[in-house]
Amino acid sequence: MTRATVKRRRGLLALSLFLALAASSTPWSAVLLSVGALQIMTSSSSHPSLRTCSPTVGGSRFRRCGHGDDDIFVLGLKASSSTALRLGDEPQLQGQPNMKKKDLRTLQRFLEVECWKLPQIRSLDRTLLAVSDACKQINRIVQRAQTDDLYGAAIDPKTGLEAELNVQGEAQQQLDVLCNTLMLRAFCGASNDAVCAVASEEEPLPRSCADVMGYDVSTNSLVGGDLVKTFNSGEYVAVFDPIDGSKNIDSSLPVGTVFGIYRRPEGSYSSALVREKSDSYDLDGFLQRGTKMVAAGYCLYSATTVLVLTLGSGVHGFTLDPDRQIFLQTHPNMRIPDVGSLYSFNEANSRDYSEPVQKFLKNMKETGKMGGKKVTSRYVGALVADVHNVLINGGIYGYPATRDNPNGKLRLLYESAPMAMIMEQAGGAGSTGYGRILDVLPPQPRRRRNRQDDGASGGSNEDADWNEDAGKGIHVRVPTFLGSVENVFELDQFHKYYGESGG
Ligand code: FBP
Repeated sequence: MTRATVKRRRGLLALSLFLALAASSTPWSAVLLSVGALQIMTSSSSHPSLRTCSPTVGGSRFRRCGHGDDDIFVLGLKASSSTALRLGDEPQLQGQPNMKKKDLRTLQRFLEVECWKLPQIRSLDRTLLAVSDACKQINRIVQRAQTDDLYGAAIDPKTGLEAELNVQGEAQQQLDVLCNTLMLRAFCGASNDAVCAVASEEEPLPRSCADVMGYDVSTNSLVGGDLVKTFNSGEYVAVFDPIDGSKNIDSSLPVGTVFGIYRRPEGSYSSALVREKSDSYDLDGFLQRGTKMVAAGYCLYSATTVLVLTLGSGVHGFTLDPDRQIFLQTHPNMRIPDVGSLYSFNEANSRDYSEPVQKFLKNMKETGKMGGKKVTSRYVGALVADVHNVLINGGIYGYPATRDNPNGKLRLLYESAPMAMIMEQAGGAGSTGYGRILDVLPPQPRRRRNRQDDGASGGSNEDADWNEDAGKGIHVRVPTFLGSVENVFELDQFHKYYGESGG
């Protein structure tokens, strides 16, 4: 609002007050009105309240007003800094001495130092930075989904029709496809090619990075030897769920991204395969126990955007600075409380839960206590959001087996195992009820692919078997319990006594 406008309005106001005064019936209203008129007319000139203006109290406001700009004084009342804020002058906040921000380490710096410190993951720093950039883009997409109409089923570009159901039997949403592409390119496009293949919730089979990056073997394999090597020399494979809890997006509730990185086992081959089939990949790197993961993380898109990461030596949380669009280390060395009072289950399914889980929940609700504290329930319906809540406050998250999902709903490779690694690295636990999630070996293919297979089409049946096995292994589900070590231990005890081999 320009100074001239303010002046004009103030004059008008004074004039109308004066007129009202002339017309007013009672002496009191006359007195009151005259005080008001006086206040307005005198406020602009003297800035009496400036004397109260010290740099720390809404400092930026005054610095900006520079004794000239007197938005606050339009009302003539000594406006406290919060009033000024309510005037939606949020940017002024940045004017606040931002000591806090300066002190926070950036994710980039953290990765440079930590990956340098840990030779076994030295080449992952750029990949993880690329993944954090993809999370920033997903954050923007999620925030724009409503306004940019990014809703609804994905359309198959080739047919123009709604895309087919994905390997989970769900209609793929536009957002699923968009976020999936961002994560594929983040892992495969990172400048130093640390990752050679990827598996995603949205992809039926693992894909080599050569294929993801659109490398056409038929044209370049003969001439671009180095190129072949470039794409597939990476020693890591990555797994991820690009948009977890996607059902929450319609109602603007929190969602997330989950990822895990495995080192490709010694001796498992790669580049040879590219010459023949750029779009498939050997499973060795993927179907490993979670204990083989070298890094895992999730990004929560909620009130704030938080990236939580483990490189195998502790857990660290980074919050996205919305103004500078950089992740800052707000939660160094995260530790989950050993016991907590929070439980997060979709109890609408509880009648379908197994006896041990039903007894565990019943006992908790009857005693009203968990870990000696008054129990409370929270369920957002997005794994990342619910587990993050448990990580911060302590307690237990569970997605048990149900009649419809005898192995639970969550996928071992790109949901439960990465979250279990983070939980364990933060001093918590991840269990199936009958053992560590990280010890679960995904179902292995009935037949290994070996070098001889390259080029020789294994015949449609064999390929179909392989693909089926691959799909089973990559998308296998597992009952999942994650949380404080005391709470998960208690749940495991219920499985021990009331479970399959209980008593
Ligand atoms: P998606 O990855 O397909 O979204 O499924 C996983 C999930 O949404 C988890 O994030 C969440 O914890 C769970 O399913 C919610 O399932 P339900 O709606 O059955 O409680």
